[in-house]
Amino acid sequence: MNMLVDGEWRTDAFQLSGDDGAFERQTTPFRDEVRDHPDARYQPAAGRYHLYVSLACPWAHRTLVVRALKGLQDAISVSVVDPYRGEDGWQFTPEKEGCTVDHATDATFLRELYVEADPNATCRVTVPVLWDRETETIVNNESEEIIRMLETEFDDVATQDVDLYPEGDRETVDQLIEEIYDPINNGVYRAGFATKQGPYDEAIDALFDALDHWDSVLADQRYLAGDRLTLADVCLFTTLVRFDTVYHTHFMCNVQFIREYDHLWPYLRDLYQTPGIAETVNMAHIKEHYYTTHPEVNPHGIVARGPDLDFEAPHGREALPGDRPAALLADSSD
Ligand SMILES: N[C@@H](CCC(=O)N[C@@H](CS)C(=O)NCC(=O)O)C(=O)O
Repeated sequence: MNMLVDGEWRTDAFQLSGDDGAFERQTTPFRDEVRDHPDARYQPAAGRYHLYVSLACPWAHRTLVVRALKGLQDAISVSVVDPYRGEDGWQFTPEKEGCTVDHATDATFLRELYVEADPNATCRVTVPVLWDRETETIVNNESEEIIRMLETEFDDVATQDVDLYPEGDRETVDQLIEEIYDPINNGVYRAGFATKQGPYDEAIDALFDALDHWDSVLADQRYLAGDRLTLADVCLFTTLVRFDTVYHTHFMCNVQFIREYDHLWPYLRDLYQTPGIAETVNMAHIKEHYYTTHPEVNPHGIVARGPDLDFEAPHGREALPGDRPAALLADSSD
């Protein structure tokens, strides 16, 4: 697998899974922060920051959802990479549907930005990336941290009055994000990239235990944190929306479809129908990326045809405790 080693692109440097057959996710190296404070190196400002995303990637997708819900589209620009990631890693192919040029630096490959930010970088080249146009460097490439920054530091330039990380509930939201990360968000990858039966079985057990648990919690409340939409829902959403189309089949998470769950499926549709979210979902990129990019999982790169999911079907969750944020009610059925 490919990664940067001392700033050089290497295609033989990395194994997804260790000898024990278990997938190990690497930690992300760029961890600075944008902060609304006069002493901060990176201060929020409209037009200063740029997001690099793949529309296929659930981690990058989180940043697009928060950007949309907060109304940061004019303040923070976006470049979209090709959903297919081959030998050269993520690249810009504007001729392809839904993809763009690199609007901030005119690079051809995403790795060029990593080397610009750190000429000796030794890391995988991942999306999302939050780029600072002013100092021409990467501020951060960890989705969980980027979404917190977009939520808390950009209120002066956000056009929607939406709070997905309310002061009094931050601990709860952080805890929820942590709770769903290992079994669900990363769990589908642990199942899909396992190279031995034991780690696969462990991942599947934890994944479906967690899905069953949240399905029952969501029977009585509209959102993960109770009655309000938070960053934790964003984090669960981007995994659930890919589940039946790619994780179920490609990553062998086939104990149950999300559409067979009594509460997770309407919950997923409720989130999908929240104004701003549907536009961030690109199923064509999701399918192409997963089925064609992991030859060790799907050597022939055949893209599985189904399923045909109706995310627009009425969700019926309006009566549960919890409302959509008022700013997001405009064209909803609530
Ligand atoms: N912990 C990171 C994970 C990001 C990540 O793994 N992104 C994947 C796409 S879904 C990627 O870019 N992988 C490229 C690689 O590992 O070479 C985050 O949450 O931002």
